[in-house]
Formats: sequence, C-alpha cells, structure tokens
Amino acid sequence: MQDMALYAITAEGCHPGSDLIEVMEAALRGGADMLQYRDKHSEPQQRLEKAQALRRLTRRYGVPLIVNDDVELALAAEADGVHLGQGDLPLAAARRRLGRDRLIGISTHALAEAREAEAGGADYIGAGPVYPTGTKPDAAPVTPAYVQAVAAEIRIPHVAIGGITTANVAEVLEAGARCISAVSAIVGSPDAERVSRTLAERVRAHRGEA
Ligand code: TZP
Ligand code: MG
Repeated sequence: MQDMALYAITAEGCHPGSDLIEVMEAALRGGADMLQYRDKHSEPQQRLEKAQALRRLTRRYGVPLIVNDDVELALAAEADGVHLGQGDLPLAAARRRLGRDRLIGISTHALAEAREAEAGGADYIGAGPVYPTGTKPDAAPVTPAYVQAVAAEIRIPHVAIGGITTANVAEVLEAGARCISAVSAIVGSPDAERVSRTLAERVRAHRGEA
C-alpha cells in the first residue's frame, strides 16, 4: 500500500451546514491521501449509497477507500479494503473473504495486538486512541508512548489516531508516527480543507518530504 500521511475518517455528524461528501472532498483537496467510511448508525441501504458516493469521490482523487467494520459492504462498494477493530470479524476470516488484493487495517491498543496483526498479515494498523476523544469516549488513551513503541517495533504501516488536532500533531510525530488519522478535527471544522492541509503538511514536513 502507499505510504499515506493523512487518513481522513467520516463521522455521522459533520459541521453544521456541510454534508459528508462535501467535507470529505474538502479533506481530499487539503491533502488527505486515504479515506475511511465509518458509520455506526445508518441503515444498510443508506450505508451502501454513502459508500458508493465516497467510492466515486475517492476514484476522482485517486485515493484508497476503506470501509469500517463491514467486509461485505467493502466488497459491494468496490472499496480498496476494510478496517477492523479487535471485536470485529477476525483478520484471517476477512483475508479469506477479501483476498490479497484488498487492504485490511486493524485497530490496536497494545503491542500484543499490533504484533498479532502484523504476524496475521494486516496491511496496516491503527494505534490509538492516542488522546481522549469524544469520538470514542469509552476507550482509554494509549498516549504517545504507544505510538513510540509501535514505531520502534512494528514494520507494517501504522496510523496514529484519536484526539489528534493541529495543536498536538507535533507531539504525535515526535513519538514516531508516520501517518495520522482524524475524525472530529476534520469533520467538526468549518474549514475541513484548511485543517487537512495543515495536518498533511505537518506530517510530510516531519518526514522530510515537504
Ligand atoms: N479509533 C481509535 S480512536 C478513534 C477511532 C475510530 C476515534 C478518532 O476520532 P477523533 O475525532 O479524531 O478523535
Ligand atoms: Mg469496528
């Protein structure tokens, strides 16, 4: 998979007045280079339609689309892959269903989970929530120390996630993150393009690419 810098993730509620596709297009204009459709509440038909709309959008920008939780929806929408949490379909079962050509990302909160995902053939892992976040209020923050441990040991790509904003992204990058992900910093902003540009530029500058 490509070496992504900013992984934008959808949320059901966007900044008042903007809709999902508009906000995600703003994120792509700002430099998001991977996008995830994450939607825990919509009905199946709505989910399919939104995933298909995001598929059309991401194709225009040449950016991979990942579907959260739902392997069958990922296939139906011709997404590039799926993102699974620890309680979702096991990695091996998802791989059997999706084959080698699609990406599988796994959420991790501890090194044992990260090692298991890597050994099991995941394409990338999420590492988080790094900070407390209203998007996942019940999850205990792993702190930048976990990002540091992942960066030191895990060889597949990792994405730091959870409570990351333009104010704290520097600390996450210092800890060793090569890619960051954000939900509320992007979808909750009145200017998703500007926030995305700032985040993507900080990541690329830290990697020495800007
Ligand atoms: N997985 C770990 S933290 C998180 C997910 C989906 C939520 C990230 O959302 P935000 O709003 O960027 O903190
Ligand atoms: Mg899940």
